[in-house]
Amino acid sequence: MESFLQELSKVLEKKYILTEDKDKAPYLTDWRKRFTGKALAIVLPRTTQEISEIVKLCAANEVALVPQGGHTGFCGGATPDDSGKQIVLNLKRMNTIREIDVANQTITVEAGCILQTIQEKAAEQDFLFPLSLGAEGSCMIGGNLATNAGGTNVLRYGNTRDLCLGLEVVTAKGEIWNGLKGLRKDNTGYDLRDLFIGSEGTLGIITAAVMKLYPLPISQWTTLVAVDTVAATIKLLNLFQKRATSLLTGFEMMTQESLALNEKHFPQMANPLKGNPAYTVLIELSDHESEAHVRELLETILEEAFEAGLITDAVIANNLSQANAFWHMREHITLAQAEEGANLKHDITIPLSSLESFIQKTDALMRANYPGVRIINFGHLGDGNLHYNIAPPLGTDPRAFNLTNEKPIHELIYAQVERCQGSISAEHGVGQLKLGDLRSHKGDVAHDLMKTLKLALDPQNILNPHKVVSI
Ligand code: FAD
Ligand code: 2HG
Ligand code: ZN
Repeated sequence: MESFLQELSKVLEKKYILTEDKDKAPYLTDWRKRFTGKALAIVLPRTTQEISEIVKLCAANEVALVPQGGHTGFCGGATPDDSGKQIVLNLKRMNTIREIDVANQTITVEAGCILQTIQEKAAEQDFLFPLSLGAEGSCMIGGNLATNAGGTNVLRYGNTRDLCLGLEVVTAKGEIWNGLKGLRKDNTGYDLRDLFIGSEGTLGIITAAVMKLYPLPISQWTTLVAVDTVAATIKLLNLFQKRATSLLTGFEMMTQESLALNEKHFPQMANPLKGNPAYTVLIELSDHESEAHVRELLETILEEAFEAGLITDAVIANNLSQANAFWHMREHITLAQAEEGANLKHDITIPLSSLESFIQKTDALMRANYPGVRIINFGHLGDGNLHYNIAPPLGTDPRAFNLTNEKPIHELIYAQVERCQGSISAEHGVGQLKLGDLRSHKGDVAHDLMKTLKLALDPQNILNPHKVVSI
């Protein structure tokens, strides 16, 4: 390995090859502190050419590499294993915005650009880059593409995949594939771009991307409403979809228990709706017409919802800071859970028509089998995406509880997901967390097709091995 590191130092300056334990440590534990690995070195390349040479060197020496962006992923995809033989290839130095093409409404960015920086650069030119998630201040676009991240604007603008027109990728052989075309139509055979998106670093290293931009909305209204049941929440969503159509840009659901946890750790984030509603729904409408037009539409729909008995209370944000406070309350649930201690995450999608049945049955089974357990249930309801997270009963040590119960709880919840024909990963990916669950979830045929692709693109299995698909 000494000779490998020496060869590496011919590609990268030594200061960008971290081998001391104290320097490597920040790159070896994931955001949740759920996974910790070891690494031969952390490498910090600046150019696509450097990455290509590093990968060629890894292939020649059979050294596996783990691509890493902001390391905010929830499934351990960017954390190396504990062999100490893998290298972590962190892309944070590849952070140039290469171009904003105003006529084509696209932005070309390097993989290490922080998501929030891209949003800000787009806004400077009067554009919206709609991908938005709680980790936007630290996650990177390469990581967003590699996980096909979702977030809070999917309802209107789609997942990261839907926002991407072209990619530049370094393959497992170290070749550079330049697919950086900003085309909205291109039917020239297999869609290589879509193969790499969502592949979590197992098929290639994304080095740059052409992303879509949209006109910046000029009016935005945000409201919080109180709802008694899941069935009413879905009817409310359908009402907004019918009346507001494409103006509906956010529809997020939070349970009473989720917001109680928020308030415990962040008292300043108390729910402005009084009476602890069973479900609080955050709804956002955005448009390019006047503020008054959108406000009027929102009030009309809310009136209709009151009359139909779908909502029991509502509060509309009167200014940007109030709207931001509503969104912060929603986004802080993850942080409140982290403050409370280790928890079990289930990032699932269920067809909306089966959502009520899923929640009723799963809640009942969880409460019967794990008395006192706290079900922290919230999410992007407009997409059928729930974060069905489990915190241990109060007074129980979370690590000890999870050690004993993680597997059976995952099994119980995923069995209900299968019953309802849902997915065990809506937006966070598979990584190492769900590796063992994938074959039974996808079925043998799909799993074997994935394996065939992996082996065709990375026959030496050096790109993020033991993640996503078992070889
Ligand atoms: P990392 O965690 O560094 O990597 C994730 C995966 O991508 C790994 O498998 C890694 O190997 C691979 N990878 C990274 N960069 C590259 C590259 N350039 N080429 C190839 N492979 C690469 N996710 C959502 O979808 N929706 C949310 O609403 C959401 N909210 C979040 C809120 C908080 C507070 C936090 C902490 C996380 C949240 N996440 C959410 C999860 C996470 O932010 C996303 O998965 C994000 O896309 C990961 O980006 P990253 O740069 O941190 O990637
Ligand atoms: C969100 O929607 C994120 O806020 C995080 O996807 C979900 O904490 C979670 O499980
Ligand atoms: Zn989410």
